[in-house]
Amino acid sequence: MTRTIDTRTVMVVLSVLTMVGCSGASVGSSGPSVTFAPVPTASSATAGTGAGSGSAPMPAIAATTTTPATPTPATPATPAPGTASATTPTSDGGTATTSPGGTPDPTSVAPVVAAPGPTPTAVIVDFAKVDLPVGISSRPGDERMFVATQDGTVVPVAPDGTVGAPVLDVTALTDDDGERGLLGLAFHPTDPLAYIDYTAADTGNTHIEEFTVAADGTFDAASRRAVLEIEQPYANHNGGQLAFGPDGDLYIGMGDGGAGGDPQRRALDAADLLGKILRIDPRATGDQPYTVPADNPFVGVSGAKPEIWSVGLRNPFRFSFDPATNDLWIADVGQNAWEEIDVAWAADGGGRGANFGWSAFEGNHRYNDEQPTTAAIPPIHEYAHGDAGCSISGGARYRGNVIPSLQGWYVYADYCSGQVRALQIVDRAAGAEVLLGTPGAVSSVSVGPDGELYVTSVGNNAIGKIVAA
Ligand SMILES: [Ca+2]
Repeated sequence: MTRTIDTRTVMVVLSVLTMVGCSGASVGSSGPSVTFAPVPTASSATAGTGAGSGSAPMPAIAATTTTPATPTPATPATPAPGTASATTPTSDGGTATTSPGGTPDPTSVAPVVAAPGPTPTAVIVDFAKVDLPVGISSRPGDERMFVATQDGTVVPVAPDGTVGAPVLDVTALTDDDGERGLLGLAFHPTDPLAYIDYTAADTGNTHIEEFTVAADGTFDAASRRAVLEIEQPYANHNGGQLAFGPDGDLYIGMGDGGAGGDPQRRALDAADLLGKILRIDPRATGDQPYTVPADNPFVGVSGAKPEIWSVGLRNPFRFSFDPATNDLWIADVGQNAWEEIDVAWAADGGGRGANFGWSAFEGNHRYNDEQPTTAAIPPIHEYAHGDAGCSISGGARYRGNVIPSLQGWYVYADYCSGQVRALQIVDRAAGAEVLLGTPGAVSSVSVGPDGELYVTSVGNNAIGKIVAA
């Protein structure tokens, strides 16, 4: 029974446990249908450069390359997919062992690397009081942050922490029960448009919708337009992150659909949008509600969904792009034993056609034995369930200006332990880790419009700011 219950659900609302169990029992083994509108076929797409055959259930995945844009002697090679282990050099002359999978021994976890340079001295201070904050987004040209709340509002917060009146209210469309609710918000980088990701109050399905945004930041409710709807077979693992990438396309985090253990084996199935990161241009074109970029990895692949960018994810509730490198950092919530951080290096294609392993692996550890291990990319970091927590909430690399000792560290949280931690990144390996604070039930660590990091806590109904100690 415990395998059918997500750890995040356990920590959030006990009443949801019954719901998860019920939905798990009432849904059959047939795969979900996808209810989005047809998309144009990019017949001239260069699918041959890595899309593979797409034969079900495990598509061929574009292999990650090992050619960073600016290789240096200290840059470790990406561990070869499918190999037992790889020892990689670090900048301090030591080594870090990573295990791409298949090794259930906890001692295979990459050890903490003694790192050169100062240890970050940073703390979390109170910034603003907002009920049920799940994420922060920035609007081009606006100094305010915009906070999505799980119950269905978007509220602006000024640089001094003053909370404004909601600029959007979709509380009638969604319910904040368990892992459901308004889960994502992103502003278009050039057009006066915003996109939200929520689970519908009636069906539980994921909806991605567009609104036009006035000069003052107010959403035009009448402009609401459906972009994409994805059926959700269970109540949990809805993903929810929306973020525009450096290419101007919208990236969408989709969980594996829920229950526990990826029961219908969706995460590695390229015919299913669940358990993936998707990439679309969400703007309407003619009668099409959105378009698929022609260089998406599964464009033109028979039986595969062209919206898919990366596969093998369990619940990428929060991910972010590193503004300094364009690398994509994904916090993928684990099953019952391991939480993980994945990186799609921009120099290796930014996750194009990448396979992050679930449900063949949970972190570095074999999970569903019959699921293929081919080309699975191991996490850069994992941690075991226990005192450190049980449900990861990403996460961003610090690229701000006011805490030099935190520069380049990846800051993330755990929902269960309430901890916010900074993880040193040495080239392509995880190094030392430092506890920054324990604000409780953290849903995200996000970059604010000032480039500094903020922590949204649904436990405290508050937003904290990470500042120099
Ligand atoms: Ca993984």
